[in-house]
Formats: sequence, C-alpha cells, structure tokens
Amino acid sequence: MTYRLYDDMISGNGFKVRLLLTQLGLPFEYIDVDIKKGESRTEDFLALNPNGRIPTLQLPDGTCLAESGAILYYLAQGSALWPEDRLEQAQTLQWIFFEQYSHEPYIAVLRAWLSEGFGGQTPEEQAEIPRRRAKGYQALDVMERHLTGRSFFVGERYGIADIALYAYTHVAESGGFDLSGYPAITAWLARVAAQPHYIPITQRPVGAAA
Ligand SMILES: N[C@@H](CCC(=O)N[C@@H](CS)C(=O)NCC(=O)O)C(=O)O
Repeated sequence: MTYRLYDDMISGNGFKVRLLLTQLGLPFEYIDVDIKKGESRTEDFLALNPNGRIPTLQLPDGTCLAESGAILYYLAQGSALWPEDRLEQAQTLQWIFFEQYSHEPYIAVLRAWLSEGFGGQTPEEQAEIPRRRAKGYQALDVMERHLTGRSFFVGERYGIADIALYAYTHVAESGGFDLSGYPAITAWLARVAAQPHYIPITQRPVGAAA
C-alpha cells in the first residue's frame, strides 16, 4: 500500500498536502471526499479521522494522520523542505501554528463562504463577515511585515511554513481580500509558484490515482 490522501479539491488545507506530496515525488492514491455532501462525517470516515475533516492521510501501514500542519511535518522530515537547524524547525512550527490560529479561520473561511458555496448563509455567519475580514487583514499585515526583506518565511529557503501559508493566501482574493497593498506577499507568492514541481490548487495531482 502507498499513501492515500482523503481530500476535496475545494480545500486549501488539502492543497497543502497535495502540493507537498507532489513536490517530494511521493506516489499517492487520491480519494475524493465531498465535504458539501457530508462525506467526511460518515461512520466510515470517522473511523479514519474522528474529527470528520479532510485532509486525512493514510500511511502505508494503515495509520491515519489528520491536521494539515501535522501531515506536512510528517512528510517533510528528512527532505530539503524541513530545516535541520533546531531554531528554524521551531520557527517553521511557529508559522504553521500562526496559519491555523490567526490566518486560516479568517481568510480560508471567507473564501469558503463567499466563493465555494460552503457555509456563510446563516444570519450569524453574515454578521461575522466584517470581523473575519478585519482579522484576515491583520494576518496579512503580519506576513507583509515579516516578508519585507526576506524571500521565504524561515531561513531564506522554501519550506513547509511557506506551503502552509501559501495555500489560502494565494486565493485570498476569492475571499474578498485585496492583496494590491501587499508587495512583499505578492512577490513571495510568485516565488512559491515558481518552485519545482509546483501544481495549481485546481489541478488534480499528476500521478495520483483517481
Ligand atoms: N485544522 C485542520 C482543518 C481541516 C478542515 O477544516 N477541513 C475542512 C475542509 S478545508 C473540512 O474537512 N470540512 C468538512 C467538515 O467539517 O465536515 C487542518 O489544517 O487540516
């Protein structure tokens, strides 16, 4: 058995894993889980990930791993996309945790609500939009400040911190965010997209079985 990725093509969290598997040249089976139809909440899926979410990666020995940041960490070990230096390792985790707490809940969620037809319809969600918009811009401000004068997030080398933050930043405009005032982020997005074996978020990974 090879790696098996449970994912939905609309997911930026899934894109992080698709992109890394592809860039590392690791063969994997791609399993579509239609989250809009609730397929990540079935009893069969909950047996794989009790949290009922994609991406979920099944390892060759059958063990399942959830949470995009944890999956990136697991897969990148021993590759050029995971730093050897202890401080740079911690800095990589710092940015992965930042993405999950201060970025994804705002930028990814507004994209899902405004462009992907996934949530966002209830009065409570509608009332939440301005707050999430402000918090999303705060996250972009943090990134812009850090990237000014730097090429990548950690150690001046492309790594999994970049993948974690790229996934939803490069589609932030579909969540209603204007990136025109963020020149350092814009230049970094282009550097990430120019990395070897890059795939767009809309592209089914080549070599992954359907
Ligand atoms: N913190 C998780 C978030 C995973 C997540 O929210 N996945 C969404 C798609 S992006 C999902 O599976 N939603 C379906 C559901 O909640 O039923 C990660 O980084 O992997």
